[in-house]
Amino acid sequence: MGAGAIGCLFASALHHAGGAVTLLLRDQSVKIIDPEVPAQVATSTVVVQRQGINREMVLPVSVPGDSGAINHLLVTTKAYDARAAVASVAHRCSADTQVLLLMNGMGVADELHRDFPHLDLYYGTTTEGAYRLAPRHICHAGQGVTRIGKPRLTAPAPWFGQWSRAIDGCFWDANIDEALWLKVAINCAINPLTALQGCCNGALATRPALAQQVQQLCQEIVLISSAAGYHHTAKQLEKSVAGVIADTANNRSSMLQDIQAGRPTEIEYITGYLLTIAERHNIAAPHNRLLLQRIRNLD
Ligand code: KPL
Repeated sequence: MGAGAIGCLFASALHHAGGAVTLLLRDQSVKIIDPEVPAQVATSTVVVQRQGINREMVLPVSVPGDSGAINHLLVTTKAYDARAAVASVAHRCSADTQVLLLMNGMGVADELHRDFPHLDLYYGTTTEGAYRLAPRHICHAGQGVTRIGKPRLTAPAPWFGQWSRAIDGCFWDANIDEALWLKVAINCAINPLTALQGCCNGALATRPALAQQVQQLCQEIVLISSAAGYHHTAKQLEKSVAGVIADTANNRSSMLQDIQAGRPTEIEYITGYLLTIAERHNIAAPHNRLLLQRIRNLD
């Protein structure tokens, strides 16, 4: 659910590896069923472009109002859409439904736990580079690493074998909490600043005033990480942020893209989440708070 760039990328990979994948489309209008053929399954073509070559596949489509049971639900919506997206298919999920959340930010899991305590939640984070060219037509620009896990579950879930066969660079992470936190910490240092400045990620290293702001943000994030017990993040944050800025120098952050496209940002699930944890530990974090306010004013 959430057939954007990342959703289509994983759907196509699982389909090619023989998985029975259905796209759950929230836009009811795309489900065109010929009334003359009542049993017809609605389908949609997904196109994945790699190095200029298009690969097409036809996948079955379902809409939330359908009634078929869902065994495994991959949610790749924007963080702020996830709760409503899961609510729209809650009638098709049972205690046996395994839900994998693969999106930016943190905090969605807490919302889902509150609303749907019976759901079996898994978490993922990916550095796959993919962007949307048109609806369900994506470009897979660079292979990344995908980490999947569930807190306190050291052994991979039974369904994970299919994922590791289908997707290169896909690992079960027994410490997924820390992986998600590190990703959110990196996003806190990069996304709001680039969104406010309207600059590519690389400018955070080449413009001294911005580099200094990144450093101030990182100092606060390190304090919060240590207080929250994310010691690995605290130790390597500045190095990781510098590495991501260098590796994605020409990219526009997802938050900058959201603002430029007139979409809401995921700030509440990035800096907003960080500051919720900071408050729990009585840490002020004024530089991060200022960015949160400034992005909220734009949203
Ligand atoms: O995840 C990203 C994002 O833009 O959301 C980074 C790592 C900052 C790359 O742009």
